[in-house]
Amino acid sequence: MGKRQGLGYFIILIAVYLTGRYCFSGENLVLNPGFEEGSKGWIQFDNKNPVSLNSEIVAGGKFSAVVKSNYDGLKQTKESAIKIEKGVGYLITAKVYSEDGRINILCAELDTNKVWLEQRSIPVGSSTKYKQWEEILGLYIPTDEKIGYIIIEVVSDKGGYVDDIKVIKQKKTDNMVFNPGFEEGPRGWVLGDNITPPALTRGFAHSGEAAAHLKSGELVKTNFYIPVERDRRYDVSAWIYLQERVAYLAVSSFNENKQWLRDKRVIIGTTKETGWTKISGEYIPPGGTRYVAVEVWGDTTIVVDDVVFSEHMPGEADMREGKISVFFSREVSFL
Ligand SMILES: [Ca+2]
Repeated sequence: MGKRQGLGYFIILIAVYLTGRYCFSGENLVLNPGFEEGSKGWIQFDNKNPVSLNSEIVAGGKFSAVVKSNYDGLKQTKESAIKIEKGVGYLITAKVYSEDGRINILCAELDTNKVWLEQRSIPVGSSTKYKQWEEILGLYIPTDEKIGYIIIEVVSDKGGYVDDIKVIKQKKTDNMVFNPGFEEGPRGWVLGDNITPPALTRGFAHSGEAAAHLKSGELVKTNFYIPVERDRRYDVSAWIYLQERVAYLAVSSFNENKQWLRDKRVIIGTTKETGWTKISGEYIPPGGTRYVAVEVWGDTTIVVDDVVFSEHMPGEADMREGKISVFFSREVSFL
């Protein structure tokens, strides 16, 4: 009995230790994220002037930073650049406010010596509302061996304010889909109109507690674009609960400016099985594709869970056949 109790305590201790580690990995990597320490860690885009602060329109604390108009915004100094680990995603969030303009959050990539890489500033997200605080969310996944650091940039056409900027390292995983099982609510997912979050189920899921619940014809897709590289292969899959008719899994293409490439959508697979089934297949990015979004829809009510997009690892079947088997996806230009 005593031994069992000891084992129980041991398991609890391990659980506490792991929870602690998990929380630690969720720390904000941005220095002076809410501008409560003045302009420390931030500089105006001209590389000369310190950031101007505002104390009237704030999202939290005493100060926010002024985002000047004409794209003369602000950015992190090289001293406060964020060190990047390969194979890990970073969730970037910022609260922004503008009277009549658009605020853009970008992520500039630097090499291991903190030198800016070939003019590379990756768009994270833009504001869509006026005269109210709005949270911008984006997922950054480093794809290049050369990247050592990133700095956050905030620019605007007509100006505004920014506050509470966060860069949070995600858990290391091969899956490039953020919140793949909907356990963090609808975060990272959007319906076909690019605005509405999907409805969720609670307690009816393939794994965990939550899943996305779609009506007939409703499409759900990853809101954070996933960077892909030419000539690489990717595995795509999703679990779908279906009662009748058919559901689809597809991957949409975007160019380097994150513009949709209408005729490059690839259908990965379909299912007509009732109950929980997994649709899976391989994806090779069509020419010109730099980012992708994973999409699921059905012509009936469906439940979607555990969506995966990961780099292809040669499996047992590949070895047995002495070749790499390729799933030739069908390109379609409709929907
Ligand atoms: Ca789930």
